[in-house]
Amino acid sequence: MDRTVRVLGVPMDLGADRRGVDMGPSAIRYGGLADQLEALGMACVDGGDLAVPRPEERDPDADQPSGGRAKFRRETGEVCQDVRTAVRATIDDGEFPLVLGGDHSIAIGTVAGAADPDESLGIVWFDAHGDFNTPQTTPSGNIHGMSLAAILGKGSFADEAWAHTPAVSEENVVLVGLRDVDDRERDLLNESDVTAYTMSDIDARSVPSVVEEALDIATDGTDAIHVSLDLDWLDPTEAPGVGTPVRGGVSYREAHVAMEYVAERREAIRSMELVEVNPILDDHNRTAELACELAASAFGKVVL
Ligand code: NNH
Ligand code: MN
Ligand code: MN
Ligand code: MN
Repeated sequence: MDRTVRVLGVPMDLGADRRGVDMGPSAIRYGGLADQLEALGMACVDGGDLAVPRPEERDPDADQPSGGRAKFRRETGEVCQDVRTAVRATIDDGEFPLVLGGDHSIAIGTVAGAADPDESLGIVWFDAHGDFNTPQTTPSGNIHGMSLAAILGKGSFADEAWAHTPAVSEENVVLVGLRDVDDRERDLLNESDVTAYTMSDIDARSVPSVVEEALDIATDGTDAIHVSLDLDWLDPTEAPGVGTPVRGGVSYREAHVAMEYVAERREAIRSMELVEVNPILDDHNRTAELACELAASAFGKVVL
């Protein structure tokens, strides 16, 4: 990677139930992100943190979509528009945006900023969850469980310009590592043209084979891709510091090998985000440190 990496922190916790994920950007920086990237010979600048309103000062149920619930919808829309502006400015300056969450709702803003309206953008989404609920199907009302559906304009997100990014087509969107999908979310995913690899697919085929195919699909006919890494993709024994851990995730080595395959396509990658790190639930900052290590692998760290 010869582009300078610009780190953008988004201390967002409006999209999830567990408070603490707003401290993710600090924990990841403290975990040594800049040092790890600079050790690779990369230039790294820190763009600081964007402002996020505190949930205690806002009404989660203000301004709700008809027939559905999306808590803090208005505030999430405002923060995501700021994320979009910051990501877009970073790309316009010739730098690589590395966005630190915060909960996964911020991906709506990252993708909106990464997607040039005249081009097409693929997405690889590493996650235990589908993030494919809509305000009409969600069991929780939490937007972090809806962010991919929002980007694709599902349900009432079709009418929300801040959420729906038409430069992303379902055919170029790939989920990797699923093991916890809600009932109505499953129906939406199955009806869509998104490709979804479950942990069973990974068991049967191995991480390298699945991730290579995922990257092929995301890059097929697109101008660039976005890589979204939800740390709950990993098994909770490796990544305990996340709000919604699910047993049966990928191992430490599998996560690294996946990022090594990502690194092989780095010319195609326009943006990346590390989300859902929750230092309150972590074990001595282990999940945040792992996030830094995985970023280094994605940017081309090799042993020999
Ligand atoms: N599917 C659940 C919901 O929509 C949980 C989503 N939680 C996540 N997603 N961490 O990555 O509320
Ligand atoms: Mn997620
Ligand atoms: Mn998740
Ligand atoms: Mn669309």
